[in-house]
Amino acid sequence: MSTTHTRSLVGGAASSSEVDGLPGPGRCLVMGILNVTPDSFSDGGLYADSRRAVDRGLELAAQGADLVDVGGESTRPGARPVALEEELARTVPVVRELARAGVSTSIDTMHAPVARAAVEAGARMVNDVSGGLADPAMARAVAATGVPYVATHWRAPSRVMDRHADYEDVVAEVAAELTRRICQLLDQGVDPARLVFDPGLGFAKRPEHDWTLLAGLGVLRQLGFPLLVGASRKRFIGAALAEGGAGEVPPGGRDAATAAVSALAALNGAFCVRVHDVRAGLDAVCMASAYLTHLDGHH
Ligand code: PMM
Repeated sequence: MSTTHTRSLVGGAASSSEVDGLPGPGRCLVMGILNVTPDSFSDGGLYADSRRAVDRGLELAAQGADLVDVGGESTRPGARPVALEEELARTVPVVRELARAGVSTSIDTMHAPVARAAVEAGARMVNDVSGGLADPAMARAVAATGVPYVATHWRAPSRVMDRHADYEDVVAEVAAELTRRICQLLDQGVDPARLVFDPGLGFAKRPEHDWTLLAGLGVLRQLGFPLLVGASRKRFIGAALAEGGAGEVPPGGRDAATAAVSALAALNGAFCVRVHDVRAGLDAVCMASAYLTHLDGHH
């Protein structure tokens, strides 16, 4: 292990820094994924979808999610955008109901009008996988709301992102591109104390890029912003399982491996992990936290 990585591992516990406006349990946060998209909720009308989505959000919160991330547009490779009205109709009622029930939510959107409406409905954070690149109005909208903002490394829309997965030094390039992005966000009034940084695993990345970024979290942390890691069920996990001899494991069978990756992320100083399986994710970050407490005792 390199000196940099050793240092970041040792510094991990202290890095679970707090972000103004978010829960601060003193460990890596767990964000539960709630995708209100037709592929996740295939039958019934919009109302039935909303009801089921709210129930699922309540369940994620009961399992220990610090935040429930509500998204109405799929960002999978090759996915096509949905109409703004549709995205609003899918997400805002769900955010409102969850907020009423006392659940902390974030809104997973690339669109300023959705971010604004969701915050009005009670969302406590805006999670934008495009880091403000998909909608030039996003930075100002976020600055006006004053809620925390997750800026993710992004190069192109999901439909074409796989064509942009070329890197010579993925950690250095992601760090440089995100730093440029963050400077622009700050220029537009986004509060640096409410900014969270995300390397964007799977977004214009091949599996080897995702692994290199995960191993380089310590380097990314040196940029000085809390890090969110969204590894759950992604292709690079399936690829590693296949290489390890587990064969082709479909996304639904990757939760145990995701929990292992969440523990690695938390050990390396992640501020938050975004996961489908909240119970396993919470166990993983708690184990990392206990480990780090004892590791600190040896330095
Ligand atoms: N990944 C997805 C969606 N939203 N948000 C953040 N901040 N980071 C991510 O890595 C991320 C995200 C795509 O995964 P899904 O389709 O399983 O939700």
